[in-house]
Amino acid sequence: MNSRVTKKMLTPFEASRPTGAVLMINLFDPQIATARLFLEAITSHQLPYVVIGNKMDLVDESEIARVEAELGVALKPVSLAGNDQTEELTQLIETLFPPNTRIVVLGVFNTGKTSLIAHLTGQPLKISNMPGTTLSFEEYRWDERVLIDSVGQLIDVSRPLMVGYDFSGLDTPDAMFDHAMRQEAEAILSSIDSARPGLIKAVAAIDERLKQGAKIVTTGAGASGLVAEEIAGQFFETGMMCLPVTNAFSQGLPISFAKGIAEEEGGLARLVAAHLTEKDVLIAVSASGGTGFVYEALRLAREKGAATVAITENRDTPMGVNADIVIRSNAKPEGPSSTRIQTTHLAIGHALVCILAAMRELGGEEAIGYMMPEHIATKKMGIK
Ligand SMILES: Nc1nc2c(ncn2[C@@H]2O[C@H](COP(=O)(O)OP(=O)(O)OP(=O)(O)O)[C@@H](O)[C@H]2O)c(=O)[nH]1
Ligand SMILES: [Mg+2]
Repeated sequence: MNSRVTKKMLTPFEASRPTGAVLMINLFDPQIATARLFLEAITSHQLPYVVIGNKMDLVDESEIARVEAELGVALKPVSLAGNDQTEELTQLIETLFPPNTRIVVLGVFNTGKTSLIAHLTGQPLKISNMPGTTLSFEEYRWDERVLIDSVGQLIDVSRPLMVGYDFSGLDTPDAMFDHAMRQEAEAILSSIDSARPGLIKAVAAIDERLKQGAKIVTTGAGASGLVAEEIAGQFFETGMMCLPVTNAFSQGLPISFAKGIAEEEGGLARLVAAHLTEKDVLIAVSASGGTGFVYEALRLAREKGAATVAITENRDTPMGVNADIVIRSNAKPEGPSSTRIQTTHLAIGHALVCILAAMRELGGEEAIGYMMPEHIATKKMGIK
């Protein structure tokens, strides 16, 4: 395990030569599995460390205890934005790390790593709820110590492939295949508890609106766009009308998939929202929670009074802010190519559609009707 973690963290983490570590946890969206990997990297390097539970303003005390129990370490609860417990925190860090310590600040994105460094140094740094605000390791002097800001995602640029699975130590396609399939399945299993509350709310809200004649629109970008299209297809097959509007532009699909083409185009958000009225439902999919036109479409749809549902891995993001209901997957940790997250979002979409169909008591005969070809006589070729 240690060698795997070391490898994942190797390039940026070891290159920054830390002699102490702060691990930030977002109490509102703790992402324990990824936090554990950061913690392992810290302990395998035998660094002195402190774990901070930030955003205590957003949770109650029982949640703090729950996160501590799940992670298996004590944490210092603070609110950096609310300036709560921050003086105690500064003292704790000063006591734990002697002068000349190089303190790396680790954690998932949006945990408040940069907020901590800005607080300690007084420097005006770039802070936002967009996942991935900080995209490189940066050093800041803080009196006699050095603070190192980091990237909130486990990226190993020394790996031959920057894809979802870590095949370290697996030499044969057989072993790799077994590992890949298990990884996908585990992602779904570990999302049952995190997704259930949002899914149940979404089922109730969509069922109620469907009874009033609502239509459903799905949206997403790239791989999440494909998930949105699949969900729409399943809705159609079970007799519910659903329109997918994504950034998958025909021949440009592989590019929009890999490079996020048009994600910044606000016109796309307006196009999605144009299909919706106050009677309707928008289901938006984004692995990161920060896809531009997707979270903007949620905002516009909500402004119109439509019901808005977000399916995402990260709820403390613009997607989470702009949706009435958040269905949160828990499919990480993994690299930037998020196969496990897409698999899980598909499973969530399938569950949502099938539960809604069951609630309508969709019978076999009716269901077959939706799947059978519906022939319409057409003209002969060449007739103009
Ligand atoms: N409610 C609340 N929000 C906070 C708190 N601390 C930070 N935030 C907000 O959380 C968001 C993320 O803060 P950042 O400091 O940019 O987080 P980061 O870990 O550096 O994120 P990346 O650079 O994306 O990895 C920002 O919108 C902050 O304003 C807090 O104590 N409470
Ligand atoms: Mg940052």
